[in-house]
Formats: sequence, C-alpha cells, structure tokens
Amino acid sequence: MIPETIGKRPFAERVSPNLLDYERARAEFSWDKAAQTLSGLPGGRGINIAHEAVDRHAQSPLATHRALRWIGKDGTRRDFTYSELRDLTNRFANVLQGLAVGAGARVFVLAGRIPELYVTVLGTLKNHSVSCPLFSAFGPEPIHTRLSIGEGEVLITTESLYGKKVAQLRDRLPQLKHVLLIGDRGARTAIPGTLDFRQLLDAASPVFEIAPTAAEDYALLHFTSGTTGKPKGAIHVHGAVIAHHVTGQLALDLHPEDIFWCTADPGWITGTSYGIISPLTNGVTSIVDEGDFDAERWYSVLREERVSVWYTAPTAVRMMMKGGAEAARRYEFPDLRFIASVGEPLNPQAVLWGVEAFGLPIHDNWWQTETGGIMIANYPAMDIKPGSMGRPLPGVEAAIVQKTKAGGVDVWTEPGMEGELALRAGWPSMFRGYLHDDERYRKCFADGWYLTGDLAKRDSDGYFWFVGRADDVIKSSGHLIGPFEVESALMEHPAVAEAGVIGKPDPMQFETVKAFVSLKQGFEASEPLRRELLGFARKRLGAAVAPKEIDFLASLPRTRSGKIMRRLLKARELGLPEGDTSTLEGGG
Ligand code: 6R9
Repeated sequence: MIPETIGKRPFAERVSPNLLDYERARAEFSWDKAAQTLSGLPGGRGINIAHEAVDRHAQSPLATHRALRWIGKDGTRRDFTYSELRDLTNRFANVLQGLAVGAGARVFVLAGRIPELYVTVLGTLKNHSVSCPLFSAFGPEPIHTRLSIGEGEVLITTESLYGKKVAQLRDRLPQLKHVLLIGDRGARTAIPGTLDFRQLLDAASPVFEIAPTAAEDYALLHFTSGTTGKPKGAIHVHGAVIAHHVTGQLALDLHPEDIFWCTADPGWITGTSYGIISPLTNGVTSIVDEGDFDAERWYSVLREERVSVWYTAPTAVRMMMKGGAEAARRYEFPDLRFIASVGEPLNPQAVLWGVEAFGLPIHDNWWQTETGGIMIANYPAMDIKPGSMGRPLPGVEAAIVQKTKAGGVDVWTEPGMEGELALRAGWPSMFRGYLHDDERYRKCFADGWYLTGDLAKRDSDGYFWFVGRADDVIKSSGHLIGPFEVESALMEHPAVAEAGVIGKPDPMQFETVKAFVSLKQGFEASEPLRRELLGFARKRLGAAVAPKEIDFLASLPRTRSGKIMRRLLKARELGLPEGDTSTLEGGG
C-alpha cells in the first residue's frame, strides 16, 4: 500500500533544511533578494556564472576546499580545490583568447565526464563565449546537427571520440575553426587539423580577468527536441546563475558542508545546471563519476564518498530497485540526508523504495531544458505525496492552463483540472530564445505564461501531478529524444520510404524508441533488413537516441496534409482506442 502522504522530515535531521516554512518562504521571496546572495563581478562589473561558481570561492576561505572529486572509470580519484579550479579555468579562458575566440562564439565540448569537460565549460563562460556540452553517446548525426545549428566555432573533444564521430564530419562543418583534442591516456596528440588541448592548457597563463558581463549576456546553449523539425538550441544567460544557486539551496537543500552527487551527464541540462553550476556556486564538494550506471558501483560511491545529497533520475532508481532494497541495506549511508530525482515521472513505489533502501524518501522535482533550473519540487520540510512533482519554487508561479482559440490562455483556478502546465515568465534561468528560431520561441508564450508542453493537474493543496506530454517527444532514461531526428536518420537508408517513431512505454526506462518503416519498391521486409536498419540508425544516432525496435508496415498513417500520425502508430502499438482519426488520409 502506498500512503497518500509521507510526513515531512520523518527521520532524525542533523541539518536544518534551508526551506522550513513553504508559505512563508514564498511570501518573503524575491529574485532581487536572491541575486544579492551572490557577489557579482568585482567593481560592480556585472554577473558571470564562472565567477560565482569558482573565482568567488577561490578568494575566500573556501580556496582550499575540495570543489570537485572526480572518480575515473577505473576508480582513480582526482581532487580539485576551488583555487585549482580557478587556475585551470583561467588557463582555458586564456587558451580561447589565444585563439581569438570571442564573446558569443559557441564553444562545444564532446567528452565523457572527465575533468577537462568541467574546466572547458567554466573557462568558456569566463571568456564570455557560449558553452555547449554535447552528450558523448551521441552518434555523428546528432553531433553534426547541433554543431551546425549552433555554428560551433570551437570543439573540444577526445582523440577517440574525434576519430569515431567527428573526423568524418569536418568537411560538413565549415564554421568549425578549431578542434582541440584531449589525448587518450594523457598522451599528446598530433592529428592533422587539430590542436593539442593539454599542450595549449599547460602553456596558458593561470591568470585571467573576467570582462564585464551583463546578466542578459548569453552563456549556455542546450539542445532539446520538439515533435517536428530539427533540435532546438535553448539559450541561457549569465543571470540564470541566480536560479541555479537558490534552487540548489531550496530544492536540493545544499549546505556548504555537503558532499553532493548529481549523476546526470552535462550533455543534458541537469548535468550542467546541477552537475556543474549549482553545487559550485553553493561552495560544496561535487562528485563526478566518469563511470556508467552500475548499481553496486553507485552504492559504493554513495558510501565511500560520504555523499550527503544525491540528485538522480527515475530510471536509475528503478534499476537499483530491481536489485531489491536488501542490496542497499548491505551498506550503511550515515551521511546521506537528502535524495532528489528528475527527468521522468517518479513512481510512488520508487519514492517509498528510498525509505526502504536508504531510510529516506526520494523527492521528485520537475523542470526542463527551457526552464534552466528546478521549478516544482518536493522539499525536505514538506509532506511528500508520492507520485506528485511537488509545489512551485518560491519565485515561481505555476498554473494549469488551456490555450484559447484567440491565442491566449485560460487559467484553471479550480483544482483537479487537467491542462497544460504553464509558468509565469520572468524567472532568471528562463531560456531567452531558440537559436535561429524566433517563431518557435514565441509560440511557447501566451498572455505572459511560458507553456511547457507538459500536461498536468494541480490538487487542492497546490501539489502538481504529471499527466503526460502534450507532444510526441520521447523520454528515455531521462533523455529527451525528438522523433523527427530519428525518422530523418532512418530515411537516409536506401530501403526506407517512410519512417514514424514513437516512445513505447517501458517499465524501466519510462519509454524506449520504437520505429515503424515502410520500404521502397524493390525492398522486402526481412529479419536481416531489420537488423541492418537497427545497426544503421545506431551508427548514425548513437546508442542513446537510436530505436531499439523497428517494425515494417506497408504504409504509414498520414494526415491529409501529409504528416505521419505518430499518435495513431502509438495507439495501435498499445492496443488503445485510435481516437479522432478524422484527419487521417483516406479515412475519417
Ligand atoms: C530536467 C529535464 C523535460 C521534460 C519535461 C517532462 C519530463 C522532467 C519530470 C518530468 C515527470 C518529473 N520531466 N521532470 N516528467 N515528472 N519530475 O529533464 O529537462 O530533458 O528538457 O526534459 O522531462 O516531460 O517537460 P529535459
């Protein structure tokens, strides 16, 4: 039996939560006051994320405090204090200066969770360039699309990723001026058309002064996916750091003495906002594990690193649940005091499993690439309703709305109504645009509300409940995948006439990518062809994006205007009612 609520702070608390009284915190909160908890650049020269995350602490007693503890795949540990991190990120900013990479230039990094990734993101921000971390499990196509849309001028990557995924794209990336390679196993690299990252870093000065930075200056570019068209490059500004900072305190309950582990990869926004920026602005020690998910490994990281606050994702929690709570109970986690999760719906069972396994419920929270930071959360000092995403952060106004024909919205004031989740525009980490796509950006707003594309409900206590997506975007293991990107890759195969891609519900990963294809004349559906298509897609898209299943159909259902009806494909796959098919080509 799942209880309706789990009482707040059911377990002896050694640390007093930052947010003790929700209503009061909301009433007293203002973003201006929140901004004053940061220092700003010396001499009133504005606000820069990297200054707040690194330099500010490097000039304080925190200078010798451990900022990052990096755990390599093989278990090697490397620590970086705040002052070491300042010097390294200064060096990288100087490397960019040396290459004449200026303000606003897009600097991409494609790497696993290695220390260089963290150094380059922060160094890029110091240089006023725009940082774009890419997920290293992307295949060449998603990498190419993002570098093209983002007009990447610089790419930092590893020698092996370059060889496998990037070298073949170079002649299709005319705007890419510099490729900096991190040699595998620390070796120097000498690949034509590339520069040696470590050599440049070693030669650069560790002294750098951040130029004046306005709160509205562009800082980060994160790609996300929509139903149609290419991935969307959401732009975030330096002033977003105010939200990164306070949401870390309020929703993740970060305290300076914490050892914090965000398991997300910086290729996804969680891994940047909460895997890089928020823990550092809050002066905590942040754990970075290069290794991939493995339940035993994760239990041992939690225990050995004495993690006190852990931010993870439902897929990982479900995978750990598979091993049973006994697996966790073999260890003790005396330091762990707060667990939060984001990315997909967190099953009520998973919330409770936290109690069984760790003596702590798992606190769900909700946000998006576009929101830049956590918007709705379950707080330590608030009752949890298992299955609910929680309540809006102080400073954030959330509502359930319905679009009107006139282009505005109706706001549902009565509880229990299902509609689109909307946020009152104006919080600091709100995205400032989709790169080169003003129209798509404008469409996200109506009557001063940002429309999230998620369907949800609010109950009479003000808790929000996720219902589903309003669009066809797929969420798999916490990663957002655009069906169009997958369809486009499949269409490049000579046998494929049309492709339609859906998210198929999955007990572990929330959804998996499933494709339906029809074949061109002269090709026949067969098991070898299916395998070939799976391999073809995987090679282009990478394992994180490629379909896990492909079915052949004689033709795909389309609307009269020619759009593939993914909803119908999904309904048929799941044996659900087909709904309104009046727009179906040849039907209705
Ligand atoms: C941070 C992040 C955003 C989409 C979002 C929603 C889904 C995120 C959720 C959740 C249910 C939660 N989502 N958190 N659904 N419960 N607690 O995940 O950003 O990759 O842009 O995805 O993820 O559908 O709209 P992003």
